[in-house]
Amino acid sequence: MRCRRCKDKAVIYIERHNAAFCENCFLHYYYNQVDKNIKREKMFKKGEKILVVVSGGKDSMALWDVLNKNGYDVTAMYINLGIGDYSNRSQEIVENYAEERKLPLIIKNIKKEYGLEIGKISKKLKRSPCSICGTIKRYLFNKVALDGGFTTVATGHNLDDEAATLLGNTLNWQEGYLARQAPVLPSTHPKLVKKVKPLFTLTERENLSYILFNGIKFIHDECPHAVGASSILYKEVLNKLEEKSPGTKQRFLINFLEKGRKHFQDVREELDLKECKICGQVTTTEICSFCRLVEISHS
Ligand code: Q46
Ligand code: ZN
Repeated sequence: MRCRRCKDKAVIYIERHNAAFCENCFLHYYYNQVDKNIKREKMFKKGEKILVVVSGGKDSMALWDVLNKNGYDVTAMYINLGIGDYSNRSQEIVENYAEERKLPLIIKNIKKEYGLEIGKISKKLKRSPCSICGTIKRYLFNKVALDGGFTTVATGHNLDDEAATLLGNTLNWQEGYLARQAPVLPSTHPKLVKKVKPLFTLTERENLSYILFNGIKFIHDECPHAVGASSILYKEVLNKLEEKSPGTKQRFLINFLEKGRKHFQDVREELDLKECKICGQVTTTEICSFCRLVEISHS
């Protein structure tokens, strides 16, 4: 098979675009896709301070790399969640990447800085580790961005993630979540920072290829808590559909964003936002859910 752009020998075929590329032209396609997403969705501009959240996995490492190469002002943030060997190894990968390229990196450690242990809290509250983890991550994304003067938080969510989330929200008719699912979550309060997903049209496979072609190291394992998550089942189902009908995932997501999402706008609740009495971050209750976790873990 020949490369669509330069007619050299192709190394990757992207079925949903019916396009094959050699390594160089794939990278050209990838840079363009990300830049197009950033501009079309008005995510951010050159010169703005962007906080990119990295886990050491292929998607966030690809995002960090491509934003730097495309000339954006990017600082990375890694959160050590205290998930055993998985956290230690992923931190090392992220630190090495930053060090080798002399890039700015912020490291947060939830146990050392806040005394938080996901496993312990999860048992105490009988809540899944992922729901505790989600609360902690959402809080720190916003807090670190706000304190550091960043205009935007960027995450490495890809097309597979977004289509699986959409499938889950649709199967359960989660109207509120459907109203909010978008590649850009604008700020709704002066203390809430905008969140964006520049890789929302690129698949896991494309991010992996980008990482491999660039020789970037990443953590291959999934977080041990991800085992059995319903999002994995949704991804498997969507992969089966994609096999039979290439382009299904992209059509499902993009058509929802263009045609479906607007029908859920009425269900957006007007939240009564206030500032947490302990930390001052935005919340709907007197004390934010993060500060409550800190209190519980010390009780
Ligand atoms: S890190 Fe956290 Fe994920 Fe691990 S505990 Fe669950 S939410 S699976 S993206
Ligand atoms: Zn608080």
